[in-house]
Amino acid sequence: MRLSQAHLSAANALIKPNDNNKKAKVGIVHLGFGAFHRAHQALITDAVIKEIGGDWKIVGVTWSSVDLQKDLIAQDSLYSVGVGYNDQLDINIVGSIETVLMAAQTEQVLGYMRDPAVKIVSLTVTEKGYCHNPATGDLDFSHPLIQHDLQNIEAPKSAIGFLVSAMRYRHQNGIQPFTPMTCDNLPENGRVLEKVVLQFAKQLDEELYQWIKKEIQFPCTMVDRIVPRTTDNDIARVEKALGLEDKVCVITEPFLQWVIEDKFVNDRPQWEKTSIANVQVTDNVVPFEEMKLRLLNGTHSTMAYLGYLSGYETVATTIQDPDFKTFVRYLMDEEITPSLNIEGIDLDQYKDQLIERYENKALQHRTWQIAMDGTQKIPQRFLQTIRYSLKNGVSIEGLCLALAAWMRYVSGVNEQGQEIDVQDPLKQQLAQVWQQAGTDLVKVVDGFLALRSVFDQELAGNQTFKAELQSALEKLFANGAKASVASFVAQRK
Ligand code: NAI
Ligand code: CS2
Repeated sequence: MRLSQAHLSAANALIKPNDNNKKAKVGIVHLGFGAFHRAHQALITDAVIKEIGGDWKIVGVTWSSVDLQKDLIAQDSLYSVGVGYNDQLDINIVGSIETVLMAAQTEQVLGYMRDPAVKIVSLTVTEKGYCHNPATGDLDFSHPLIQHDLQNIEAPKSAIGFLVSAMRYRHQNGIQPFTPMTCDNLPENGRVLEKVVLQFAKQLDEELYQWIKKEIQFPCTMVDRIVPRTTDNDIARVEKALGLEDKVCVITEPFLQWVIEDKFVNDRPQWEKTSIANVQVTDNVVPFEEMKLRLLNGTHSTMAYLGYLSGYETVATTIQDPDFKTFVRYLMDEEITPSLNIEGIDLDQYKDQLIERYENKALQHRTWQIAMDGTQKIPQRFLQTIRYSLKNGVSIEGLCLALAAWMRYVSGVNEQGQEIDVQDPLKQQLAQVWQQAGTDLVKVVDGFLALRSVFDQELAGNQTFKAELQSALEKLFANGAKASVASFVAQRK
């Protein structure tokens, strides 16, 4: 049997939709209806609907998956979240989704975004969905979708184009604006979104630009829950636990955190008032996001590249290697923590918890998945910390080994000479660096440091950084990833 309204009574779930779910109307459009949104914001919003009430149903928009849309509609827009820890799997059925649209269903998407009942348009479109230069934050006007949307604002294709098109309609028709709320892993993500939206609007229409600048707020958020891409094995595990087939399910961890900047221009759900803990509304998200993007995402990407090159398929298998576990904790303690400026958090306890989260065998989080889109992730996950360390005399040796592993990973060839399926918006440029440099590792480092969308001029010109990166890449090619990590750890015992 398939998960659906008719089969809810047969579902073995801790939480199921209630009458509030049936009454609730649409109040949110979410761009980027992916695994993370389903396990995080949609689930927490479902708790608001169930426990407090309110018209907070979500219309999801996806750019990539017709099957997801078909499967969710076949399930009456219900799906389940499997919360797993090692062998345990607890199932919640989420009833906050109204429907899912493809971005290509432009008029229907814009219809919801223009509707005064929609108070929030939120996003998890991945770092590359902002069509920006990660090193400067500027909108990439050469991006094909941006070029299209500037000429066809009534039929946008990019997330930025959809936002500005709907804002423009609301402005022209005297409708209160929605709050654009980004939940992507970007530093000061609200400011990143604001900058690219304003740069787009200014190029389109000065008057609209002035209105957005004056009338709309872009809250920052820090979001945290590890949600690997769903596999067929996950679907089978959920079916066994739920008693129904759910093709839209996600499996995640018990941990969840959401820190939201209190900058809304319209109503919002009281996410912080539900039974789901670790949701807080504050006026300064920056210390929380630096902590998370550097300690979690920085070591995630470290394990992604060094772990993949060492032959480890998942984070859980990578962290099982004692040398990797020691290396990751060293990075956290000695190279990343000095750059953090957060009060009221026991960082040692936070780091202990991170290691436990990585060890969770219920999550098959592939190193390959985390390794994707490195040019969009490296700046906030490695380079922000390295900049701080260069200015403050903190070692960068470990992070340079991780950075060198990224460089080797994107060569597209692993240590056994086999092809790596590199996924990155700059895949061609990365391959060109290797083609032009050949086996000359000095030229390889020069080629990577010349990538201005990743390394800004100042960092690329720092001789201490360049020398450390050069040394790390040479060690990596001489000894391999696994032995390089082992030797790094052995030298510090
Ligand atoms: P996913 O692959 O399941 O979903 C990505 C969504 O973004 C899909 O709907 C896809 O159609 C859309 N998308 C992809 N490229 C796009 C583009 N260029 N323009 C517009 N939409 C685009 O990924 P998932 O796991 O939902 O993660 C999405 C984002 O959520 C991440 O990039 C990250 O910023 C954030 N996040 C993810 C976490 C996780 O553990 N998966 C945890 C914390 C944050
Ligand atoms: C991961 C993140 O895929 C990746 O880049 O590092 O999605 C990570 O799972 C989340 O940020 C955890 O909150």
